[in-house]
Amino acid sequence: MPANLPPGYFEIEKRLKDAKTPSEKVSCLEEMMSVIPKHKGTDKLRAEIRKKISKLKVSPQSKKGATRKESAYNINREGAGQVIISGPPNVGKSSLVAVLTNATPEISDSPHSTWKPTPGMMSIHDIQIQLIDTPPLNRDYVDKDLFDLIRRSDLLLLTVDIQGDPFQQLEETADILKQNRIAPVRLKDRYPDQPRMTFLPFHVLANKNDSEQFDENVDIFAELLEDDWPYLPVSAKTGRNMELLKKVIFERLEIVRVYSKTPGKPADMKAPFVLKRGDTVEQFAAKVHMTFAEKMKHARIWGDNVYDGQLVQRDHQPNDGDIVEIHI
Ligand SMILES: Nc1nc2c(ncn2[C@@H]2O[C@H](COP(=O)(O)OP(=O)(O)O)[C@@H](O)[C@H]2O)c(=O)[nH]1
Ligand SMILES: [Mg+2]
Repeated sequence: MPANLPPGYFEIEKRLKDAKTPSEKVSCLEEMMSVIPKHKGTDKLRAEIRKKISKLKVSPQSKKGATRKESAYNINREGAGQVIISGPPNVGKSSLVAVLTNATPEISDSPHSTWKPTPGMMSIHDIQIQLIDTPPLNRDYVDKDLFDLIRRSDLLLLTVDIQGDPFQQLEETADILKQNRIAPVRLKDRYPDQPRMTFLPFHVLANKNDSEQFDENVDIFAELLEDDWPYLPVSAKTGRNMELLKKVIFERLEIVRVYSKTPGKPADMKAPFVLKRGDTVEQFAAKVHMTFAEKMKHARIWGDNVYDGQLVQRDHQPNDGDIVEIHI
């Protein structure tokens, strides 16, 4: 048994002894993996744990216990978009989710306090967006399910610590993602002929930008990023740029809110239908009622870029905030 294991390790070890189902065991082992410090002295222990995890995951028994359905990474989509907060340990991922959503993930100085993804809902304008706090990305061990979760998501917020070495953190985590076939859609041209790659919108959050004192760090970081990485300096602690961050998330998801109106009645301005930029009136109609897309003759639209009540055809693309009345 290597020396210098953190006290938390033994507490998890105790829980592992009591664990009954394979999925409980896997959770304990994964948690253990995340608290063991990385150095030569722990290499063997970490290798043993990794072996145990993979055995439990493929054993026939695990069909009952640790099926995909039960994986903590199998999170139901809710709201108008699914956004993952990812990055190295201790950069403030959990703090950001705690500030922005109704979720209460554990926040601590221990680098691996988050070992399970935690979803929460964020309100922006009149819609809800799902944000998911995740365990840290590190070279040592990351559950493969995390990468699957990221691949299925709509936006990745890659978080770094502006008071640390943000550029190195970004390079390291982007590299881990790349090795797991995830890359920013903005850099797609750099990956020709790689059909197995998943491209996602990325946005870098330079967290811990608590006050003007750190703005110079942000400037230096920004220069290193060139134009490759859109970024936003924020602080979960002092709340700097939190409102702007919500808007950036909304923007990057390319959400278009469209309000439905029944002829002769005022529009329902409380619950918009959510479309993607580029979606058409026909797609909107399908969301309002199953049969409308087929039956519709034309639509009337109100908004900033149209005349009041302008007549449009089914291929018209509404803008965010437009009101649409389907005529059948
Ligand atoms: N100064 C400062 N500290 C922060 C900020 N956000 C988080 N922290 C601290 O950084 C540590 C790690 O935070 P946590 O949210 O658990 O990071 P995670 O490991 O990335 O989830 C905690 O001590 C937090 O209080 C921030 O904006 N500014
Ligand atoms: Mg955390």
